[in-house]
Amino acid sequence: MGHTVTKLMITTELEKLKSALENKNLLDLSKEIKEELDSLNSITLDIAITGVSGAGKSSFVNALRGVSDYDDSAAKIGTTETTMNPEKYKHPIFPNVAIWDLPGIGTTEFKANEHLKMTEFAKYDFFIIVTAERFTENDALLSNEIQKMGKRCYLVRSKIDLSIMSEERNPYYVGKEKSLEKIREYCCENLRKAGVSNPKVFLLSSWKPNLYDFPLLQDTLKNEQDDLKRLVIIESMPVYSREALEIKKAAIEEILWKAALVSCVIDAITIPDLSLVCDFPFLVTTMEKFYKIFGLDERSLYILAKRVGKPIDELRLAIKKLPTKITIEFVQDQVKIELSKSWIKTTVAYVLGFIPLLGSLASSFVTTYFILKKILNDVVEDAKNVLAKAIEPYAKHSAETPVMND
Ligand SMILES: Nc1nc2c(ncn2[C@@H]2O[C@H](COP(=O)(O)OP(=O)(O)OP(=O)(O)O)[C@@H](O)[C@H]2O)c(=O)[nH]1
Ligand SMILES: [Mg+2]
Repeated sequence: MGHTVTKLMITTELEKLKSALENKNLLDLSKEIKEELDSLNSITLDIAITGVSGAGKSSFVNALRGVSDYDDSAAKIGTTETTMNPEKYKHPIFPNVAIWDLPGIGTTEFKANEHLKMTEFAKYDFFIIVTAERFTENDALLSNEIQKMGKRCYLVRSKIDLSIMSEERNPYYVGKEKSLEKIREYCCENLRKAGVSNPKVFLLSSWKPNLYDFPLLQDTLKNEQDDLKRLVIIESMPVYSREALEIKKAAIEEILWKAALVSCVIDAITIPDLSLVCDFPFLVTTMEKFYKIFGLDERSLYILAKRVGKPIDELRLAIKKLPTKITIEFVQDQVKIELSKSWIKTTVAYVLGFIPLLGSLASSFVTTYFILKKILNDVVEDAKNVLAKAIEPYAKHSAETPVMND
C-alpha cells in the first residue's frame, strides 16, 4: 500500500474529526464518542411480529434472528404449535435485540385499538403484520392504529415461495416478476379498500430469505431508524447474502475512526506507557465484536451449521485469513506487521499536519485505525468464504441465487 493510497483512505475521516473538534476539545469529544459506541451494546431493539394463526409469524421470527426453525432457541412452528401468548425471542448473538411473536392482535373479538392498549405498545420499536393470504380489514385497522399512535408498521405477505410454485403450475403462467406484481397489486388493493392509503407490502419467504423482498425489508427497516438503532439493526441482521455483508462493512467502516480515537485518547489517560502504541485489550474486544457482526464467532457458526445442515467444521475451514479465536498474541503480531510498514511514519506526519492537536497520540491513532481496517477487510473476506460454503451444494442445482435453509 503506497503513501498516497493511505492518505486517501483516511482523509474523509480526518475531515470529520477536524470538524467535530471545532466546538469540542479532544478529550470531551473522545468521551462522548466512547459513550456513543458503548451504548451500541445496551440500546434495545424490540420488534413486534403479529398476524393471524398460521400466517408464518414464528417462521419469520426465526428468519429475522438467523436461526433454523429447529434450533433449540427457535420459535416453534407448524400447525400444532400455535403461539397463544406473546413470546420474546432474543437475538442469539446480540442480547439487546429481541423479536416478539405476538399472536393475533386485533382479531375479531377485540377492536384493534382496544388490543393495542392491552399490548405494551410503548416498548416496541416498530410492528410487522404478517399474512399468508389476503390482508383483512383487521390488518388494515391495526396498521392504521399503530401509525396513529406514532409507530411504524410494516406489512408482510409471507410464503411467497409457495405462491410462486403454484403459479408455475398454471398453463398461463406469466413469469415470476409478473406473478409477483399481480400478488402485490392484489394485496395493496385489499388494503386500500380497507382504508390504508398508499399501502406498501413486502412479499417474502422465510424459507428463502435471500430472495424476493426480504433483503429490501431489512434495508427499509434499517433506513427508517435513527442512527444508533440503525447500527444495531445492521450489526444484528443475519448474513443471507453478499449484499448484507457489504451493508455491514460500509456501516462499520464509518465508525472505525471513532473507535481508533477512543482507543488512543482515552487510553492515554489510563495507560501511562504510550510506547505500547496500541491498547491491545481494546483491539481484541473490537475484533471479537467484528466476528459476531459478521458471523465468524463459534456460536454464529454453530447456528449457521444447524440452519444449513452442515458440519460446523466445514464452515470453520472456510475461515482462512483469521484465527478462529482472537488473542492478545495475534493482535500484537498484527501491530508489529503494521508498524514495520514504511508508509506508517509518513501517514502519521500527514495526520499531524491535518490535526496537530493529536500530538503524540497520532501514531497510536494511525496504527489502530489501519489495523482495524485491515482486520475488517479480512473478516469480510472470511465471511464471504463462509457464506459461499454455506450455500455450496445448492449452487449446483439452481439457476436462482442459492438458498440457505431449504
Ligand atoms: N413454504 C413456506 N412455508 C412456510 C413459510 N413460513 C412458514 N411456513 C409454514 O407455514 C406453517 C405455519 O408457520 P408458522 O410460522 O408456525 O405460523 P404462525 O403464524 O407462527 O402460526 P401460529 O403460531 O399458529 O399462529 C408452518 O408449517 C411453516 O413451516 C414460508 O416462507 N414458506
Ligand atoms: Mg407461531
